[in-house]
Amino acid sequence: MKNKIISIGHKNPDTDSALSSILVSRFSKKIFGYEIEAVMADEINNETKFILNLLKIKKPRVLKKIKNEKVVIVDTNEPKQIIDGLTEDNLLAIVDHHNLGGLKSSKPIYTRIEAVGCTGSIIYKILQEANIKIDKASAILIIVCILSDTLNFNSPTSTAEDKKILKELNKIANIDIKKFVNDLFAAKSSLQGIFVKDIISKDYKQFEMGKYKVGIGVWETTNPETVNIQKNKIIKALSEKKKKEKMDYMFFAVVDILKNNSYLYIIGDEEEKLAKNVFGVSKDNILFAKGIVSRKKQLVPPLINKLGG
Ligand SMILES: [Mn+2]
Repeated sequence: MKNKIISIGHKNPDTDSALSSILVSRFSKKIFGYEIEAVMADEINNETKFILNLLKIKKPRVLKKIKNEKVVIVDTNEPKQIIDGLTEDNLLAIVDHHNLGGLKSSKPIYTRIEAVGCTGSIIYKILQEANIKIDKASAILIIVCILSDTLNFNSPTSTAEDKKILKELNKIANIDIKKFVNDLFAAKSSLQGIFVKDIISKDYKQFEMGKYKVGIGVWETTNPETVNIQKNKIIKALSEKKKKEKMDYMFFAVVDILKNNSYLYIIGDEEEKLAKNVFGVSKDNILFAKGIVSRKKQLVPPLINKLGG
């Protein structure tokens, strides 16, 4: 029997990651010529839950480790963020919008990496190029990838192309974007069923920077105060996580997605020393980072500059 083929995003899936793997699965026969099952590397977040409920799409199963499945990776190509057990032999394809993270393959594979605002936009382009008709639910899924990942075009990661794609897709979806964004961001900010351990790990990524291991968690919200009032507990949890995962540096940012600023948590002396050189001075363990909303474009590059790539 042939190996099962799955599409999967990064660990701690955000909405673009989760929906992109679902989109690959929905169009797999037409794009790749075979069936692909969407699976999640971890539990989905409240924003993703909201949209799957709205569209009555079944929640994909969680898969923590690859056995012998063939894999289409979406929304990452960073070895540290990819499902455990993946070998060069299992890797079939990558569709992503991040920097090259050092993944290798033993044979030529399909790769599509572009500097656009979200992986959903790349999937749209693949569908367009292949003349594949996009149904209403899929149009909404891609629109959500765009709005969620670009923070409604407020993130420096968003491009003119994402804007154009959203406009095209809304001819199919026909939704009131302004109202829709409010609902989506309310779901993104919802702390329902979310404990401190989830706040710091739901959108958490590990990076290798030079000889250092750096963990960076993000919580995007319309109401930073709901998270910041739990500062002491969060700092304690971050310190424990840093120790457990043997990280050299551990950062966490609460991103205000309405005012477009961040509260960067500085948990210890190492972080303080590094952050002072890169982002500025902190007060009471928090560094107010004006205008910073993107881990990918505004947190990671200056850290790599300092620590090495
Ligand atoms: Mn993404």
